[in-house]
Amino acid sequence: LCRYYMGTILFLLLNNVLFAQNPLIQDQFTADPTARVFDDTVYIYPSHDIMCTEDKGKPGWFCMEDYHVFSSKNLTAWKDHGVILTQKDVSWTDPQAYSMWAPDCIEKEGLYYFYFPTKSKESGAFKIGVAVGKSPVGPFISEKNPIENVDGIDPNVFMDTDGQAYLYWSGKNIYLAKLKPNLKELASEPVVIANLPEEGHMEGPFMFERNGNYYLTYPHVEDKTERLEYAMGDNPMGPFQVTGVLMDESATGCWTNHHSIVAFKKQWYLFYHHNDLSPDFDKNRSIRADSLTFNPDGSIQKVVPTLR
Ligand code: FUB
Repeated sequence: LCRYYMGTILFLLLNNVLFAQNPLIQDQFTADPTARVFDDTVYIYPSHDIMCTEDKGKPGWFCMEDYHVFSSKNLTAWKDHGVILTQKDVSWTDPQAYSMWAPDCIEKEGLYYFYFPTKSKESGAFKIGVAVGKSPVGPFISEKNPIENVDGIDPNVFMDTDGQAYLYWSGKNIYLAKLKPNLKELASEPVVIANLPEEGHMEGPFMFERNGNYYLTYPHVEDKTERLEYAMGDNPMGPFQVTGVLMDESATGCWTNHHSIVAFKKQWYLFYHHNDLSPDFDKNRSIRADSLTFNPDGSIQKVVPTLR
């Protein structure tokens, strides 16, 4: 029996399979988790926080040079598939930008489209790029230029049941535009999403659909730390009505939160982040997941973070 367990543990270690509860990944800092389900497997595309130094980025600020992807078939054992894209692979960014912020990934006709923000070498401003791969774990090849007519961060792509894809992102406001069928170009002018809170700042939009309801969810900061909120509508382009709070602001001072919501094996989950592994520095974050429950009228019950 002992030999069997030793063999299993060795197999898992050699295959880079990690076991964890919240926070899900414990051997590196991860943030901004976009979870997607492809072929009965959950893939998480997070940001990868590292530490800035005098010669690497801006000390005290966010520092990200690459992306890893993690997968799991049971939400407990996570496999790290390693680096899927680095700033050096993106010709339109500065290889010293360290600004590979919150990404997303969707699948269409057997190809995987990985969306990421980073700073443009030309203007220094955040733009959104696309990299395409044949598998959810890459390799991903970046397009030569960022998506035209998009300035900002936190890309989120939603594909409706009729095949129309929409890009949501944040900057001064939260914006949306339709995407062309190639998923690399806008098919409509960006519009500012109306009827959202006027006070404070919103970012990190994430759109999903359930029972004909379209949920626009977003972190919103009014004071010091972000609260996850949502607005509902009956169309991916809105109009949306602010409906409620998904998760309260952090009581322990982690400024950002950033999330995604997916259904897996008939249960809905909220993926989000906190600074569990770095309590004194909130730019080194860790991703978490918790179950999410809907009320009969489609509204969402507030998620209370669990640590285990
Ligand atoms: O990870 C960098 C930034 O912090 C993200 O783009 C925001 O959504 C916030 O989580």
